[in-house]
Amino acid sequence: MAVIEPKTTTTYIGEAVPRKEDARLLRGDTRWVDNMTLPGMLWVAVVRSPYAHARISKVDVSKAAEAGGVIAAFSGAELAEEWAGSLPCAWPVTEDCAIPLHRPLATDKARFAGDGVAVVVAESRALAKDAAELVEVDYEPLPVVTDVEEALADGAPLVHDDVGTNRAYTWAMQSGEIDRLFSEAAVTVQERYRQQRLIPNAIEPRSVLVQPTPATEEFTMWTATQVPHIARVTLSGTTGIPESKLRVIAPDVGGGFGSKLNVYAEEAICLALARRLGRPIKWTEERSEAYVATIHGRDVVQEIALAATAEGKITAVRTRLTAAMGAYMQLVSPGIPLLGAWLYGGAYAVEAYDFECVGVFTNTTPTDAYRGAGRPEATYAIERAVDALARKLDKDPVELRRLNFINEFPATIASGLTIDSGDFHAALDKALATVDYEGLRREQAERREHGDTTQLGIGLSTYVEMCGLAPSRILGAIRYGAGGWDAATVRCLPTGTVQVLIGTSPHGQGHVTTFSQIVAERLGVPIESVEVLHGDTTTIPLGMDTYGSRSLAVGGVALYHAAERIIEKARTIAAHKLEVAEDDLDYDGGRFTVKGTDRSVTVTEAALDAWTAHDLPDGLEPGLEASYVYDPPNFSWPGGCHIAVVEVDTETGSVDIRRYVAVDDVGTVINPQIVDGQVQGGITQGIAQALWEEAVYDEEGNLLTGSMVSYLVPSAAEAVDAEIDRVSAPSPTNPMGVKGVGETGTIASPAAVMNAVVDALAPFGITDIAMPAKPDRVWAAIQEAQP
Ligand code: MCN
Repeated sequence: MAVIEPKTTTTYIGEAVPRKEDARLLRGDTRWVDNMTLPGMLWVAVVRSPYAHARISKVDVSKAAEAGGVIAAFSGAELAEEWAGSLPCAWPVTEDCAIPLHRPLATDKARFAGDGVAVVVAESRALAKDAAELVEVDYEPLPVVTDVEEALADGAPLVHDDVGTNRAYTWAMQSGEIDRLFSEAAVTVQERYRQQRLIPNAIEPRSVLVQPTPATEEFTMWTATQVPHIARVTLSGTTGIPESKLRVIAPDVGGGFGSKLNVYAEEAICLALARRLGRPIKWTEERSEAYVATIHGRDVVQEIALAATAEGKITAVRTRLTAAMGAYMQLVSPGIPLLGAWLYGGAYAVEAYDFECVGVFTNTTPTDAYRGAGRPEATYAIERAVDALARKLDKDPVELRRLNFINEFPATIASGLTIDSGDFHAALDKALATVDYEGLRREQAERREHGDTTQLGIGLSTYVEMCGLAPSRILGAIRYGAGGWDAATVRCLPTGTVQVLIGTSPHGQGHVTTFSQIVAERLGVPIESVEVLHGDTTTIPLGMDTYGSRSLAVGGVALYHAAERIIEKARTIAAHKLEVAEDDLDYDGGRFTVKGTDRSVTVTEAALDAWTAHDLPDGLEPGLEASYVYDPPNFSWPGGCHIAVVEVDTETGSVDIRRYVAVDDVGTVINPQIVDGQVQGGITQGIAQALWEEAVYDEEGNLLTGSMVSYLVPSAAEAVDAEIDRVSAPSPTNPMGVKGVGETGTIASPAAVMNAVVDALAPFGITDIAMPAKPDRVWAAIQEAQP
């Protein structure tokens, strides 16, 4: 591997600066929660229900409590008094949204296979696990429902008896003359798709360690989370530990993909046990446990209808979703399908919009955020439906997209939000040229003519998405329980180090590198002298954490503003030192120069002066430190065009991705290498949804795909080497012009791949294959289509 020398220039934004994080990660010199051991530490094992739905008539922990090395064992009922409140759900999407009581351990009923019912605490992990098998639970199995639509049928088993229905909420919005446009439409399409249930697979499983300090009644919790700040606030509510006595630290976190944007039973359990037993308590998830006890994603039935003119101009979109919540509402379960609610019109200028989503309880692992969260689903439905319309009108899907694109920005879309910027044509043009669209269509026609057994398919996804998940005021209007702002502090130490405190909490995205780039460039200091701290609620009290591709577009912009405040104060110090007016100074690359001279002072010199405070302007506070809390005026709106080229073996049904081209607009790019990595990773996950991954339950609610072997997570060998390129329409709503990138690949790719698969199978008259398009499914569709 080539050694990359550190950069010495002060231009960092836009450069492929090697990740500062990597050396430590590659050396194994990291702080995963599971690597931490404290004196006197005990381990917890959770006893989980093997039944998807069962009344708990008796829990006997006595045998487990007597086992060697066991310190304590508790049933859910025996820990009940530890809870000051429910596990949190912070997004009651409607006034009457059902949010049933969710205790960290079930007491009355187990509602999914994997629901915790008791805990054992022992001196080692193995002893805890062995003793957990001695806990005797009497279950009375109850009828089970795992399918969203069956759960809504009359007489379906009720997941929560006290709710009285499995319908958790109905959320709807409408704009424009939807009925008129549908009745007057020259052509309509009506499609039904299923977003299969997915299981997130972060490399690092969840892990929690709590250290109690009985003398001060304080608790420190290290947890593999994306959201230390949110965890602190909400766990204080669940456990009754005052927020001021709870410190949450997310040390190195090995991926999350949304699954660690949550507050889990095991975090509350470790806090409660540490309080009860006065000893450090640890729990680390096993992979098979993760498959049932960490949230799942998607599981939505979609119906989408388009109304269009005879030329193919789409006038109205109507969408109906039935979305599985699983057995309980986790942190943001109800809101996840709604994160796509505004996007079912895609990148197209439609006049009227009608959207409804019904959230449904089932006897399954709760669903919540999984990379893209609501937006891959929306993109999938509209992009597949646009292809269906193209087929019906016998038009090329490219031509139809061009006809319907939003062309002018800012654009207020039919669902009511404003897309601040974009250039959908530029992205499409670039992607088509890269892939040689015309050439591919010629090859496709030849293969079809010759009746080749391997057919070629070309699939487009011209997407737009909303990320950043702010402004706070809009989040409030849609009943989200937190703000959308984020915070940053820049502290110039006298020795030249610039300490940066960020409220976001990276878990693979490279914030230490990209945020160092922003500060190093603005303050003109070497990137090596920037130290980025994150993920500790005591050193960084203000933060909203990492999800929804918000970190750069919100936290990074807060950091930019904090750096500007540093520059302003340093300017005052420099002007004083140089005995000129502030207006007489030019600022460039960290240096203030008196106009027309070579007399100058750097930010670093000003920092030392600010610290000694020997000669500051009258009234100026010593020290060079600034903070900024940024609440964006709008969401961030990435978009672009992805094209998948697939070969389908019509004799075996196997799908091979020959090429995958991604042209994205993420505004100004801070680090192209990190952005490429984000796009590539996202595409790999989206392709996995299209072709391989699916969580399957049997009729009794057992998860049949409970391991990586049966669930088919792609490895590096299956990853497709995407051809990644960009166009740029910088966001006008923030001074850096940045947009998020963390989810674009996952949002765009399932539609591109499935449009390509269906395109390849057009000669058979096949218009839909359900995801994942595994060989048996494709093969069966071909057999059915052939006489
Ligand atoms: N970036 C950039 N220029 C841009 C946009 C982003 O250089 N125009 C950089 C950012 O500075 C940051 C990275 O790209 O270093 C991702 O930025 P952003 O889009 O702001 O996303 P977040 O940092 O908020 O990350 C969250 C996003 C989400 S929601 C999921 S899910 C996801 C993802 O990031 N999970 C991931 N990427 C992941 N990557 C890894 N390795 N592991 C996960 O669990």
